Amino acid sequence: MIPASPMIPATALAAAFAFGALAAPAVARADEMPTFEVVAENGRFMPETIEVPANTRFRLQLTNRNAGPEEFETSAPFKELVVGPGVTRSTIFPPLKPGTYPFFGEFHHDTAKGRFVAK
Ligand SMILES: [Cu+2]
Repeated sequence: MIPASPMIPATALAAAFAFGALAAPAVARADEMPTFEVVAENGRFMPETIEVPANTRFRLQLTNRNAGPEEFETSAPFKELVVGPGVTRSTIFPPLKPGTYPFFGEFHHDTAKGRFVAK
């Protein structure tokens, strides 16, 4: 046999396995990731308390119905999400230990307040 010949399919096979091994669980995780929807309206967030599963990555989807932009922010873990009026955006949070994690709206500091409660 030509020395290089068996190497090509072996490499291709290894690459296919590596790709499959990485790609399949990533897709499964994305599908399973819990998503929580929050609406910014009249300078507030609705709902203000969001119960999330502890130790689990989750997606926050924010829709801004304010007249102007809003910036959703948490300090621990640090996250910022700027959303223009009429726009929906999402961000993914890392797994949180059980506890309460406040969030606020940068542009409506006095009224836009809420919290994640990880249980
Ligand atoms: Cu900010």
